[in-house]
Amino acid sequence: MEYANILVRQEQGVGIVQFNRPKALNALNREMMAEVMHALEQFDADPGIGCLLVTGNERAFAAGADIKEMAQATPVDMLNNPFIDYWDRLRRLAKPLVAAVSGFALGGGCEFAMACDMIVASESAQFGQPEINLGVIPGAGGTQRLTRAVGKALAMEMILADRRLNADEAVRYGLANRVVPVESYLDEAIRFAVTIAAQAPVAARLAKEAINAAFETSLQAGLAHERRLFYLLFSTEDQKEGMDAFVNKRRAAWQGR
Ligand code: DAK
Repeated sequence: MEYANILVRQEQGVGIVQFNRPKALNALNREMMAEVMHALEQFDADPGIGCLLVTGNERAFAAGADIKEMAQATPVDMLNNPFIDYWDRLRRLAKPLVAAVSGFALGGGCEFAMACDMIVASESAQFGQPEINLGVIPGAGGTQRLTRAVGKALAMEMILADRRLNADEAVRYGLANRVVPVESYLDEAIRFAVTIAAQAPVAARLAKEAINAAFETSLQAGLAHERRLFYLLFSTEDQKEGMDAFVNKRRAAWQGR
């Protein structure tokens, strides 16, 4: 697939996808989402990639879904729009997914970042769900993921009163992992992703699955799920390798099986 709206590269086991519609502040249109999902799924299936990273540019991660594209839509247009499927596919990526966020992460941009597993925020990052100003509400998980991350009181304020979070607040309220300088935010995020990419691949994948299950099941079901995954890992060569490496005081060499 030829990409017109994103830039794609890989670095030390990290598959990097960069939104590239700078003039529209990386507004997420249908074409770009199709490209993003295609690239991410390619990386997800590539055994040489251990971690995925999505970013924008310094000024904007993404200022939301493309308002111009959806302004005249009917409910049926929205329903039939493959756009929705792209967001569902994002959730199904198996490998850890890091968002490197600088500048605006608004509406669908904030929702995209929240659908990732971890967020590295530059000092200029701004997270918000301003859809209320357009006469709608978040439609790609904002009311659910934001509320789970920051709690009901703040989620209400952000969604009803367009209260935005700066990078420090995003970390304080549990939305982002860390704040880094704007000038080096992408390098720092890549370094962070490289660390994750170097972990035992099957364990990293199952860790993500288990943590995400915590949001969707009861504690009892979640604990049972975790235990099954834990036992499953004892069927991998990497578990034998990891424990042998510890016992023999050497560095483990992961095979991903
Ligand atoms: N869509 C389209 N174009 C956008 C845009 C957007 N979301 N945000 C910015 N742009 C464009 C502007 O129109 C402008 O283009 P030109 O006029 O130059 O052609 C260019 O980017 C630069 O923007 P500004 O001139 O406005 O720049 P400023 O620095 O003055 O302001 C701003 C930056 C980010 C504060 C402002 O642009 C702004 O408020 N943007 C809109 C933010 C917003 O409301 N975002 C939420 C959109 S609704 C769903 C999936 C997703 C969604 C819903 C459902 N399903 C799967 C069901 C998501 C919905 C949304 O995100």
